[in-house]
Amino acid sequence: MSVKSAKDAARAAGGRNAAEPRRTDSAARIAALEPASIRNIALIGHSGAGKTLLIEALLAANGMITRKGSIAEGTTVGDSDPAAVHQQRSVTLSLVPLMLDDTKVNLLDTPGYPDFIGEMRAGLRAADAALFVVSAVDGIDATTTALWAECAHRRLPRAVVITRLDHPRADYDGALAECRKAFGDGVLPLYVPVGSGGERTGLLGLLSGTVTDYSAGESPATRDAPADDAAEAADARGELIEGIIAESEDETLMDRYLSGEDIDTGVLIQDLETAVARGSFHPVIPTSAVTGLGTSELLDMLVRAFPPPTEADVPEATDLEGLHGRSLGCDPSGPLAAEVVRTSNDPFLGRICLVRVFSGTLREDSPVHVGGHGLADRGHQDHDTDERVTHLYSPLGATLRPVPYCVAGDLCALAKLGSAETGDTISSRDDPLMLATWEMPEPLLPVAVEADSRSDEDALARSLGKIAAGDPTMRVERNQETHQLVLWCMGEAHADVVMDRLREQGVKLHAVDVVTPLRETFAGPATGHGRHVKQSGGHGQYAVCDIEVEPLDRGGGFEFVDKTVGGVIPGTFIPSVEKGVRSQMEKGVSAGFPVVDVRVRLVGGKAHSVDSSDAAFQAAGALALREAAAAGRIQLLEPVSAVSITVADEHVGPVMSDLSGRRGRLTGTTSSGGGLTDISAEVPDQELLRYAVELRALTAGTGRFSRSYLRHDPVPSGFSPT
Ligand SMILES: Nc1nc2c(ncn2[C@@H]2O[C@H](COP(=O)(O)OP(=O)(O)OP(=O)(O)O)[C@@H](O)[C@H]2O)c(=O)[nH]1
Ligand SMILES: [Mg+2]
Repeated sequence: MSVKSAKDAARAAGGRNAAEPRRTDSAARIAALEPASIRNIALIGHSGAGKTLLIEALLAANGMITRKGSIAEGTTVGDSDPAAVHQQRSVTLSLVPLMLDDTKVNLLDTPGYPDFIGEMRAGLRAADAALFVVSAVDGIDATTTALWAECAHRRLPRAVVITRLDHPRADYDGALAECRKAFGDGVLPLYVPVGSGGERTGLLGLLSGTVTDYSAGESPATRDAPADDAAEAADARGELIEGIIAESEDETLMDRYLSGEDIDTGVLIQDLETAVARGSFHPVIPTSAVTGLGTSELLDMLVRAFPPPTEADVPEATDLEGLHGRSLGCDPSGPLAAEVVRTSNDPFLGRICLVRVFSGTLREDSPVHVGGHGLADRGHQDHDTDERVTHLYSPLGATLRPVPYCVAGDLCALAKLGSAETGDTISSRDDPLMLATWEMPEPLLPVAVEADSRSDEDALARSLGKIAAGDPTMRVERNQETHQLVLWCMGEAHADVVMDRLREQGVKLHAVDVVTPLRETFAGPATGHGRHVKQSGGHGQYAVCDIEVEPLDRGGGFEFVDKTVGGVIPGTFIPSVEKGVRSQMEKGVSAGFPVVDVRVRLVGGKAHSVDSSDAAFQAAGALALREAAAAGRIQLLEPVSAVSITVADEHVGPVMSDLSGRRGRLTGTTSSGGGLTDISAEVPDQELLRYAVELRALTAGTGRFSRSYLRHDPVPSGFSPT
């Protein structure tokens, strides 16, 4: 990461030799002057839909770069993270700001791959509108449809881009029909792609009646639409006008239109923009990131139809105790309330936080309060620190451009805030506030790791702390029973990113099989004789004990009862026997797992007046338990979790039969409405190791589950759980 002037930044973006940016990007210009001139837009869509390349095309159309980077070469502005280059897809949220005349458009490129849904949610939190990017080659997946419904619930303004129109397999009409079916009737195209010989070289504006011709690249020429094209588009134009009028706040408009009046285009455009900002109308724009088709129309729409942050709700703030709710507005002179939406680690600059300012203004060299509460279960301990913001930056890919301030509604990057973690609130020291964090998904794929050597262990612990601070979708567990270090991740691609980041920081480590914390118990009563006698030379050792072991109910723990009579073992050594038994229980008696739920009765033994000792009776106690185990039958117990699964109705059958293959016991199914079913079951943990990945495969990526430990149950005979 480097800190550069705006011009250098544009030149360095993606390592290309870009020419001077077309627009002046002085420091003051890349910081928005006021909230009204900001647009915050998250690009949403399935992995490979073309979001990152579309942003690249918009940067080229806007003159920020002269040559578009490529996904294959890892040279795009959006995917500057080495892990993204390695995986050939976005793995983090990335901010790409564009200046369009006086408006600052903050494009938030989100990853579409399900493992990185946490980054996508952070992007939606920081945005005031969503641009759904749909590939004309692949159409829509069920996850995108579900995300649309979620944005609709929030009444977030939305528009749709159908991209990759240059692709030989592009099916624009098919993709448009799919969008309308999945997203609803408020989805209508503003343009029709036109061209000759199957090539789409221009867009016919249904309202303007003109064609923008992109055959010469990103600087399109505008001309009147040929009569044939206009006639062909007449139906689509009629449908669009009706759609706009139906959403218009002017109720007389429909009557006037139906009685044959020609409605002024200016009025229609005004109504359209109002309906988009309100979240009730969703224009579709056809594009190609390769030819630049539609980029000019898209930039225009982003600025004109999407609302500024002043029209969006500010998340509710409270004091540090979570009390005294305050409703804030997007006001640069209001109380400071900003939120860390992502955190990364730069080898030179240290921790870098991407911040959305909701209220107030962040300034260089200002004292702030950094606080994070409510994520302790993810390993983010509650914390409150007073810090100083030294420098503010506007990021563009890997480049940080210094800016003097960041007003309410804008986004910026902050370096060197030592304590700030993703989800934290930054507020003023005089008036510290907390914003409740957004919904963060629970990581459910366990990955056990080991440092290659002892010297890597410290480095591993240090680096993990840094990574966990920035990534609430990764949870670190040091399992007390198996002594394994387990990284809970969202999926395999996420685990790869975590491992790559650790290796980047110089930690040598490898993944190992996850060990399920089994336990051992006695299946029936057994007796054990522990004789620890060593009398060759020097001080001898002498301890003999006899025990009876019997199983207790599940959860019964451990009971030790002294039943000896006549002082066969002196009273001081009775606790020694118990200690020896306990220590053997921790080590296990059969497969190396701790022994639980037993009662041990000490029924007899022998001591020696000189050679008996605490250590000797501990050894005899441990030996007696091992002997009892050898004589009796040991039952392995495995952890079982209560699992709640939510899937689309059509996936219920396959998910249930898969559960029975996992030795799951169904405890209930209920319809949760909206075509979804909740399934609850009890499933052995051993069968859930890869469920995060496998449920996704069974449900086209839409199934969700949560789990919580229930109890340990006997492992069925003949079944080896490890
Ligand atoms: N022909 C053609 N290919 C495109 C276009 N847009 C994207 N692609 C290709 O499609 C692939 C995926 O594009 P990306 O921009 O990485 O897709 P994305 O939506 O950012 O994917 P994630 O980051 O995984 O969410 C890349 O190989 C691109 O080169 C386009 O307009 N035309
Ligand atoms: Mg991408």
